[in-house]
Amino acid sequence: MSEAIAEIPPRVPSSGVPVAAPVPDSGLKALTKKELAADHPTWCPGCGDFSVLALYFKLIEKRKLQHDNFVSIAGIGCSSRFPYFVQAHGVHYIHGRALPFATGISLSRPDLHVFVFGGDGDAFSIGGNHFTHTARKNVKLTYVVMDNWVYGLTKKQTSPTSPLGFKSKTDQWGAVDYPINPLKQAIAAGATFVARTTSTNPNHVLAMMEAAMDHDGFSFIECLSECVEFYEGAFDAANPRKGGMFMEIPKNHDTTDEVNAYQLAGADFPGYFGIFYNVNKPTKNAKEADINKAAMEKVKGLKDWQILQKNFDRLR
Ligand SMILES: Cc1ncc(C[n+]2csc(CCOP(=O)(O)OP(=O)(O)O)c2C)c(N)n1
Ligand code: SF4
Ligand SMILES: [Mg+2]
Repeated sequence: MSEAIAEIPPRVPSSGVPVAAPVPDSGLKALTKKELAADHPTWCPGCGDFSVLALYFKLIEKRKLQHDNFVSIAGIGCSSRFPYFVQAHGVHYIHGRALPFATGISLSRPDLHVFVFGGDGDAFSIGGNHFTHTARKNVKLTYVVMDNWVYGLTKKQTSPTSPLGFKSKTDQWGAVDYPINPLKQAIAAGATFVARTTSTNPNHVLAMMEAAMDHDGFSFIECLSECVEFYEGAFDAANPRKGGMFMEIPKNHDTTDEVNAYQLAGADFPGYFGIFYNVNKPTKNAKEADINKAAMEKVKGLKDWQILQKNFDRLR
């Protein structure tokens, strides 16, 4: 006879809404980079995305996440191949549609840390609509956009973040369309955590990821990540090792000041790095949990078939 598997109760804080949290004393040993590393990443040697992957492993290890605590979701693109290279639960989903898919996971499994990875095309072209709506709904998840200012996977087309004059297969005489500013876009859309980092500064990437995962709401990180194949040197001006400048957000910046965050986000490239905006606002997760709780209260004590019967009776 098979032994019954003990049910693991969800982590429910006093607010009554289960939230994702590190599991410090699970009794299980922390997952290691060796256990998490899957397959051989198929990125070009030198691609900035390697650094983001390595730091994600570090984050999982440092925060002692177990397989049943987190999930990695992505759309389509070089950067979106991310979940393939993580030996854990994850989905390589449809181009531009990672966020709605991840929203479903976040709402139905609020005990998980939901991480979403993707590129500038995935996030701001085909997925631009979803970016706006996931931000305004304040869904609890962390979205890391590996911004290389180009479509890498499809071999050099202009992306929404490509600067004016960028020569690509779709703009042979140089890009004429004004690029979007991901930080301004996120703040204006209603994201409650907005940060910027660069894959050439590993400690900073890790710090931003940690802060983002601790945020109770939609946390967005723009991570500059060089495409060495189709936009070499794009971020040299932000890399002190290449003669550039890595400027952190002024220490006295009030991260709850939306107007100031917006102004800092508008600085000319290489701009600032760090947390621009960080406010607490009820999440969609918490609001829906409240609605569910109230609905369940009304049918307390009834069996499932009785609840169904009640609904059918109402439809008569
Ligand atoms: C519906 C749909 N349209 C277009 C494509 C082709 N396509 C695949 S990836 C991509 C752009 C990827 O660019 P980005 O998101 O910046 O990722 P990167 O490769 O630069 O990391 C495009 C246009 C697709 N796969 N699906
Ligand atoms: S094409 Fe560019 S973004 Fe894609 S793996 Fe190569 S270097 Fe990275
Ligand atoms: Mg790109």
